[in-house]
Amino acid sequence: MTKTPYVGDLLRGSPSNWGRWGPDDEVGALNHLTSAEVLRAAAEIRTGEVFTLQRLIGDERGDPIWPGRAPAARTQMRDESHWDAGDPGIPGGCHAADDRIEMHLQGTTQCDALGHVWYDGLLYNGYDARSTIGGLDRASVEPLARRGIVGRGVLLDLARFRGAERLGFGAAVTLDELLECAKSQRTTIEPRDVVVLRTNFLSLFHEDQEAFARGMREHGEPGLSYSPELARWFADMEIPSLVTDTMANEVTRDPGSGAVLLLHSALMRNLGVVFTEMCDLEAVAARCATDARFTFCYVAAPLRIARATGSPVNPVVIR
Ligand code: UVW
Repeated sequence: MTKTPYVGDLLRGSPSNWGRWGPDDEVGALNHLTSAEVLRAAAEIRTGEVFTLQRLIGDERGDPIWPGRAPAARTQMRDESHWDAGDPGIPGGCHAADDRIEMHLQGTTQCDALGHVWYDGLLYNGYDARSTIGGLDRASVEPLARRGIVGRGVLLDLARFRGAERLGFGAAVTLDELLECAKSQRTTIEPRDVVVLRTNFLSLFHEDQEAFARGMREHGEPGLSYSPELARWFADMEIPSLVTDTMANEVTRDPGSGAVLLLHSALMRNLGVVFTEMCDLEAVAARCATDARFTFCYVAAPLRIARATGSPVNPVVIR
């Protein structure tokens, strides 16, 4: 069996934004989302329709989750039964419900911190990987949450482009296909757009969870695949954020090298592109298709969690 090449060797010479926004920068390509970009996004609002992109946490059909992570567990801590035992209750007599949730911060629709993935012992902007021990001292999700994400979003409906219900396990999407998809939609991807990709892949989870687990083990997820041209395109287009409806935003195993999650390194670690994963794009994609308008105002606010590697998020699209 041939050994998978080292990510650092595969990405030697790949574009980088390290230092571009100073030695203390922790928000990376979100720096591209200036006030002018917010106004450009707002100009996409024509009908006032609102779509939320978060998947349901606690779906009775099950929650898809990256292998090795456990689904979120919500526990009811207090409900009406609490007062059955005769607790005198709150002065004034009102009753209340309370609950808690235990979950992987990347266990649902979520935004990755820029320090989520690294190689060569260095995170985004050159921060030492030892700064991740016990929590991310640098490039955690917190600076992303403080800043917020607002930009012109552009949906590229890859499943629709392929004339398929969805992209299947391990299906790789090249830069050329991405651009062809945009062309077929008559959509112009502009510099600094938030790129939103629909695969509808996770519908497979709800059809057959055993087959889904097997498919993930054998082939992994579909999605964009790394090439030097793709990384250069993201750098030149100053793309601030990549948003998809898969669990990790990219084809799991790079078809050329076999390296896993290569785009996390090329885009997130090197360029500071913010990844938002596991979105539910079905409703907004259906709406975009009806009037053939695939651009919108995209807003996302991850949670402020100190030192966290990611955060659940409910992105909002306004058309
Ligand atoms: C992994 O870490 C595998 O993926 P994600 O980016 O979804 O957290």
